[in-house]
Amino acid sequence: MTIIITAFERSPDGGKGLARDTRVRWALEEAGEPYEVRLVSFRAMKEPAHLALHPFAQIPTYEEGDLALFETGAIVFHIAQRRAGLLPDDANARARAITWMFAALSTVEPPVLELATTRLLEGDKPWTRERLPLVEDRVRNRLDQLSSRLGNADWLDGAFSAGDLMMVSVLLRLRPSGILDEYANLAAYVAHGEARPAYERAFAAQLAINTGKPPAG
Ligand SMILES: N[C@@H](CCC(=O)N[C@@H](CS)C(=O)NCC(=O)O)C(=O)O
Repeated sequence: MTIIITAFERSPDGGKGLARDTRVRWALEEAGEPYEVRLVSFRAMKEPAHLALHPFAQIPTYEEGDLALFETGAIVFHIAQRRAGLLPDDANARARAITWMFAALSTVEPPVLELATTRLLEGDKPWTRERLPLVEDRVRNRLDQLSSRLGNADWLDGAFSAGDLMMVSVLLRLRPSGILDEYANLAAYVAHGEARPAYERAFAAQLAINTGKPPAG
């Protein structure tokens, strides 16, 4: 059954890999699953055909036969459950990896997104100068905690898992702020994720769409 995901026809980040189709592509690459991509414009995302797939008019979506999913957490979890390589076999290790997926999306991503919103969408508001340091502190609080837990380990809990895939994807969104580089171990963790061949393929594929140049190799 062909897997089809949706992605921005033209990503606002110009191909930096921050649009969330990248994490789904990464999971599919880790799982060795071929997939096709349907590109959507901002206008098409609000039309009934796309709303039937995604009630919140966003990307990415995932279609496979008569299954249609939205939300990257659910999509990556679905992929990880069906293929080796993204979740450990041991039941407890598997539950912990899933916990890290939820932690990435529900505990770390909200302050990271708040920072991005404050910087990009509210930068011209009169209160942003006062608000920005508060938002940055909330991000640093989470990164302090994550950095302590990670220590010098390569991955969050033993071998690489979907928990790391999600956490690295979330942390990548911090790079433009410079805050990630305040944490040497987290910056190394993210770089380690980016160096995985599956991530490199996912990144190249989304970049190709945004630059109009086919991936090298
Ligand atoms: N929680 C959702 C967030 C999806 C999301 O925010 N997608 C962005 C692209 S990265 C989007 O479609 N933004 C356009 C919009 O919300 O209008 C997920 O993880 O899938």
